[in-house]
Amino acid sequence: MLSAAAQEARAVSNPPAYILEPVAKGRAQLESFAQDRAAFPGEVLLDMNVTYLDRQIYNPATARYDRVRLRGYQDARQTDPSGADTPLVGPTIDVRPGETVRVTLNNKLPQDSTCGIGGGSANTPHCFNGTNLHSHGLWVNPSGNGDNVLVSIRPGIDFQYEYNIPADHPAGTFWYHPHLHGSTALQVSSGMSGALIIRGDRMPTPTETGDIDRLLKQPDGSDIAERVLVLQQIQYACTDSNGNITYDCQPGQVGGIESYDQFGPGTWPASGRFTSINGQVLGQLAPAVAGSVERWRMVHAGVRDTINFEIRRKIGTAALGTLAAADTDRWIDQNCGKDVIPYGVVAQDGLTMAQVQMRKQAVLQPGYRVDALVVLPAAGDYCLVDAAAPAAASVNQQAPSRRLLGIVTAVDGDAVNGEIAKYLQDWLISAAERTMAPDVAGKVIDDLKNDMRLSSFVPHPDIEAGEVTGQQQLVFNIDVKQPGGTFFEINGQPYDANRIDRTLPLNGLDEWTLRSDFVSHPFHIHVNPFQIIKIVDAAGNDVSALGADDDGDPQYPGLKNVWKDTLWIKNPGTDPSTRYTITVRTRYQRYIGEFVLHCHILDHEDQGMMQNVRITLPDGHGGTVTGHH
Ligand SMILES: [Cu+2]
Repeated sequence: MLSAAAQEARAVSNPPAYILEPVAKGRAQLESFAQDRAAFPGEVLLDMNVTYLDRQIYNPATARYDRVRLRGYQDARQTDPSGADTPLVGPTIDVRPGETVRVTLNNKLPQDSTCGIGGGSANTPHCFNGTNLHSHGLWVNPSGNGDNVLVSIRPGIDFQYEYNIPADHPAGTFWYHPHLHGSTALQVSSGMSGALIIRGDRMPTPTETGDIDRLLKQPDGSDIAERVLVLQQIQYACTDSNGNITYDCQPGQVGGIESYDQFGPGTWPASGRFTSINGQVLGQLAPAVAGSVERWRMVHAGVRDTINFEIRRKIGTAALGTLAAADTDRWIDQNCGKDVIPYGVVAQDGLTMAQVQMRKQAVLQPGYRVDALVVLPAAGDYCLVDAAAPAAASVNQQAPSRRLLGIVTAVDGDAVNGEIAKYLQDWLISAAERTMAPDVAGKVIDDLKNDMRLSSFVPHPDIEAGEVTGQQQLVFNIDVKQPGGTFFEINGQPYDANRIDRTLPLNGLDEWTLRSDFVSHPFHIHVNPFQIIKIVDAAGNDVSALGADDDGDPQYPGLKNVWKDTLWIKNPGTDPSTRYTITVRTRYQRYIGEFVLHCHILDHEDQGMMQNVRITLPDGHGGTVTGHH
């Protein structure tokens, strides 16, 4: 919550032209979107229509709002069928371990002949009006009406997903989005995604780890201020007089996303679109209080651009006015200055890390989450910037120019003099003194004094080499050499819905070796996260240690031993000679059933860069019905 002073400041300052939803609004929105929580103790219910909605997106190049007609989520009790007031982002789902999330999807999209059996080749994008739902990063049942992405909810059909969040599920930042093979990229890039926050209050003990939420408290015991930033890349387009796609929508035209021509290499920079935050392009976030520690929960819910997230002190007084994408780099130079504000990353992909890592840039690839402790050191305006990344580090394989993401203002509070890292460390130590039980306080404080270690809050124990029971190999490839087209492959084969690519034993513990033979791809696997063991470049150097140098690319150093569910598999070139070799380990715990792994450049997934995985009882026979799918 904002302090009274900040709320006051917000009330009296000139309202900006467009305001991002602060998290408090997101929660209010959840309550209005959901059923009465008290009527069903322990359950969170959302009743959502999937339908076309007519809305507006700010276009910085023209300083006008463009009209868009896109598929989206709408409260089923919404009485305004146009959806003009429905945000371009799904509601935040806020839930505690041990609770159940029920999401009813009512597919109100038009009938679609390409959804049926035989209605389109499996790896050619199709069934744009079919849908389903994935709870990305949740450790829940993948079968039945759990986190099952192998069901297709066709137009006119309603289906209720039920996510039973286990009582021992880590607290953290997760998200949800559609995942129907053939239309995933199209729907996600239409803005169909939202945050799913698990809030925990488990106190660590001398032998068990706890939730970091328990530590991140203000002196009065309330939670620290937080923001949910759902970063989306809504790449809407119009058509020109020849019927070709254009990103230059004229007044009166309505933008849409109706074709996979809009995806592919270079399309995002060519579009001139900006990454949005919570459905708003170049918005102004709710104010922060200078010197206060905030938790920023960032979700990369986009499809087609890497985000190097940076906070810079704003120096100019220039209003945004019109700002074409091509001019942003110069605008940032003139108005955002060189003063980059470091922040403390505490979790990746929702999972608390063993140590706070101070960053000036966190790299978010599609599907990633980053939880950061942010302190804005003095009153004033700050630019949120998607900084330039090396070509090999980004989805587009070209060095993207910088983009502005939004502005946040810090109002008067306690200015920070000196290092933000030291300020944050002192704050965390005093928080531990206030919040931790006597039998763990000493350990937690000693850890924090030792390079801000968080060993009492890491949800999963390390996997040692001696525990490994099996090996898995995975190679991404885009085969451009075959006659008849381009093939998106894993281990030499495009996706086949009727093939189980890997049968894995429950309670097994595999070491996976991940590579890409043709450009880079973010690997994502459902249900069980993995621990990163090493990331070896083409020259044989492990670049995953904190402080390592990967040719200036900041995304890998510091990932050693970190737990994630999505990871960039880098190949700076188009043949195996430049590929990195990445080793991760994972446990298959609690859940049996069938689910998928895939590339999280979702148009690659839709075109075949996906595999079916089955976890069975350890004898390899029980648990799941084999045969027909
Ligand atoms: Cu890919």
